[in-house]
Amino acid sequence: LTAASNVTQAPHVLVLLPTYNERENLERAVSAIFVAQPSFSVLIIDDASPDGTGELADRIAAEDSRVRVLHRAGKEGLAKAYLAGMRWALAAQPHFTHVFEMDADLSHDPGRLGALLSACIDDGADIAIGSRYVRGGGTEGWPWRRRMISRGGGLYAQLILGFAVRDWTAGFMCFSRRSLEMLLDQPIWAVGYGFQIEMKYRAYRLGLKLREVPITFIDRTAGESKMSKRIFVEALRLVWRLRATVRKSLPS
Ligand SMILES: Nc1nc2c(ncn2[C@@H]2O[C@H](COP(=O)(O)OP(=O)(O)OP(=O)(O)O)[C@@H](O)[C@H]2O)c(=O)[nH]1
Ligand SMILES: [Mg+2]
Repeated sequence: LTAASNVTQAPHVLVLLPTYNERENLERAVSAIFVAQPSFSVLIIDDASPDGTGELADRIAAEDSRVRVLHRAGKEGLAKAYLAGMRWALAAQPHFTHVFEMDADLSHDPGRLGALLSACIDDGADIAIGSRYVRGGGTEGWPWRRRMISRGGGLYAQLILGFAVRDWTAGFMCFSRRSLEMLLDQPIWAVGYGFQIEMKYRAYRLGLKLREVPITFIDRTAGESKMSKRIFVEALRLVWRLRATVRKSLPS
């Protein structure tokens, strides 16, 4: 080993923020990210929100060079939006070493960005997962009915996909560039929410190192949830397809 090979590359971090009708939340979400992590960059991925979130995103980007916007023609689901952002980062932005997934509705605390990044950089994880269901994690502001649905869905996923991950549906994550390259090298089936489960299961089967970091998920106080029955049913079916089809492979 030469001395040079021990020098670690300084992290360059991109946060992907998908938005659909988040006009009331977006500005606060972006500034809170920069309060916590001034050196990060943000890519807002807007699906032509009817409430004008896209125009707001352009205004934010015009005032801050750390912010970029990807406008998409219409609402095609969370998976397509994230995949577009990830492909943009991989194809056109070679300097980014880590890419985050994060909600734009203030449910994910930017104060945890550092802990997630550290799990990748200092603890050698390929993917860090902001988890509600490990010690120290939880949810805040959810009515019991919402908690039951989340916990029930989580247990369902665990029974079918196993206990390698506690919070299969988590949407606050940090990916190393290498892990994203490996994941996007294969087809991704999910359209909606199931995307979160699919990315984790494929990563696990690829032999990537996943690490859960506790977070407290805070219920949105403004705007509306995009969770639909169709997306929920898609996720319920998807886990079976993943289990039956995605085989274990050795990391390259
Ligand atoms: N671009 C894009 N963003 C989306 C789409 N669906 C959801 N989002 C965004 O993805 C993030 C998560 O969606 P939410 O509706 O908050 O889903 P959730 O957090 O599971 O549900 P709540 O707890 O009710 O907020 C938010 O920032 C949404 O605006 C979509 O089809 N396209
Ligand atoms: Mg939300």
